Amino acid sequence: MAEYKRTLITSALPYANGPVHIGHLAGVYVPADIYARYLRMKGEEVAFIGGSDEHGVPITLKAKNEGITPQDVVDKYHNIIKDSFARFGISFDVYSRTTSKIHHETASEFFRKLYDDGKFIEKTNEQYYDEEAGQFLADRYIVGTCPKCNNEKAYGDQCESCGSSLNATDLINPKSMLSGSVPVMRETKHWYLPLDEYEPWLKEWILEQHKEWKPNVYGQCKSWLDGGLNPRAVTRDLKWGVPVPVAGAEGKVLYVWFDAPIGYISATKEWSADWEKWWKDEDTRMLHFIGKDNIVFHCIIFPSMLKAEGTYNLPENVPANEFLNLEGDKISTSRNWAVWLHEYLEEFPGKEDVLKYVLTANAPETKDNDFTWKDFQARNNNELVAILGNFVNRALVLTQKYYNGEVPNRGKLTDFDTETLERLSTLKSEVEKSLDTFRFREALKLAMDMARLGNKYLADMEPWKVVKTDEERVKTIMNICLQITANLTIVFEPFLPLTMNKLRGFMNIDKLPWRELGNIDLLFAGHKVNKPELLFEKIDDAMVEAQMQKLFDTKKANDMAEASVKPVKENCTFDDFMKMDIRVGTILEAEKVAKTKKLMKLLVDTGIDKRIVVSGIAEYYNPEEVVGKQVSIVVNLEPRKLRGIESQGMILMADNADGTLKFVSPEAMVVNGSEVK
Ligand code: B3M
Ligand code: ZN
Repeated sequence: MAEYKRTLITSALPYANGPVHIGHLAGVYVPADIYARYLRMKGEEVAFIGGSDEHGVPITLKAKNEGITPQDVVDKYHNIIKDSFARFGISFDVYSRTTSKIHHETASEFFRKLYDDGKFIEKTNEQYYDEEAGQFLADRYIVGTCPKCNNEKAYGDQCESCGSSLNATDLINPKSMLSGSVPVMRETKHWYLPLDEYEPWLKEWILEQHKEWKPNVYGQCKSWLDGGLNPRAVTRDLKWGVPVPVAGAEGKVLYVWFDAPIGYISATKEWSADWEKWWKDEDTRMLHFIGKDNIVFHCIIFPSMLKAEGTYNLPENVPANEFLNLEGDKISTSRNWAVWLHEYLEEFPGKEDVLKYVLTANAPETKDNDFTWKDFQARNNNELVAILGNFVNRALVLTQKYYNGEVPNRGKLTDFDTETLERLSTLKSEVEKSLDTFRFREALKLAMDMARLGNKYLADMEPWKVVKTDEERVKTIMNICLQITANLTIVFEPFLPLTMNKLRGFMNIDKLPWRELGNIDLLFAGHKVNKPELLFEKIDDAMVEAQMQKLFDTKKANDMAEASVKPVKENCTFDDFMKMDIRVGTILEAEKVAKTKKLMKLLVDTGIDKRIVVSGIAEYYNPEEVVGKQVSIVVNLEPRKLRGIESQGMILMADNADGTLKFVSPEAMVVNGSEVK
């Protein structure tokens, strides 16, 4: 589309089952924000849409694990996410959520229209059903043994141990995660969008008409289309979501990937009564900012839904990014391997733009990239502080020193002056070209080149020397430095908005529109600039080391969890410990407790007395093997009744990683009654 009047920018709706991390930011929100700010500076009409994706199985699982409702889960994370975006400075025009009334209505109507127009096919098939819980089981709700690697904790959709993607019916010994019972097969009806019917049209629309899409996006679409598309179920048997608005569909909801992209429409409605012009006018162009795992949904499934509906625009482009890793490992919410935005904002107050800068300078635009704290520090210290901050500071400080803050006149230009100013204007067109083609890291590098240009000019011109011999010449040099500085407030505005606001304060100027970039008469002689402060400060080793230590601790905790070593408990005092009376005793008699699997009744000679202890070792030892063993026993534990037998103490056992128990015994025979301390 060559001509358009306005741009609708959508950014993937983050799942409200965890906070936002740097991977989300680098892949989606920072680039979308840069682009929205850039268009606004150009005076274009923009709607920048965001919101939380609050449906789907993982949210219901999290709720179940934590013993709260799905609504509690999404309320908690929606608020954290929304607040952290606002503090970070992602300039959404609206940030909505998919549990809102307007969304439920919009998604429901959308489904109903396709249903009434006969766009779905109905199919009945067999699916796992949990008779105890009284509900059908999403694949994620079923665990069992992986047929490929024998991992006993594989999920119905995927084995996380060997990485194979599975169907729930592939699992050996399937168990419901809801009740632990063995699920049965039961018939259920669902509605499918026949994607195969849209395939010829998709091939023409994407592969022929959108060859300009980024290679990673185009390539993924091509491989999906070459592989052939199948009908996709757009409903699920689940209690959490938008109810299917069809008689006889009780207990069914829209598939989360059906309702989530409609969330972009609902959010636009929430924001503006005039929402239809953003979705249906042909001179509106729509752009989806997403990460690579969402490409199929935004390039194939959602467009097919929109096409089936018939009155909506299709996306003009989908500038999807690859992934950002963290210190060499894949970012993972469940493994807590991430830098969380809300934590960053607490730990690095005032450094919002530093994170934006680093994530853009190192954006995973064409391939996966790695975030490291060392790189974060280096880019802050060597680029933001040493180039941008340093140039601006010297220009403003010298203006105070020589002219009491007044912008001096510019006199006759030397060749070098002219060259410098010409470079300024070619940089403008280069930056624009990069921004227009969603190459934000290149655009940022070019913006930094503008600061480098200023830095080099100042270093070469050495006004602090010239000032002693040629007062007129120094005026020209300083005028040029200040004009470059004013240009920097424009070129960096999409990337570092909080910092540019600060810089405009130092310069005593208002926000300038994009078209002024390259103008070398932004400041008139006599304009008074303020006393500057530092634009950026150095990040020292201690700050970076603290972050690396935090990650190291996470790694250690993960490794221990994997080896099922429990983390250390809270400290207890020496006195607490000394309250326990542990002795060595000998087991004299042993018998299994009737009608139990685990319990064994023991008669123990503690050296003090002979007493009965009931112990949960029957699965690991036979009574005959334990008689005669010396063991450690807590003798001052309050007696408790187990299956009607009073147990007078506790035998200490080592709980092995494989779940078996072993006695903790003295390494050689000792006298019964010896204290263990
Ligand atoms: N919530 C997936 C994700 O966060 C999903 C995006 C929805 S966009 C409509 O990666
Ligand atoms: Zn496996």
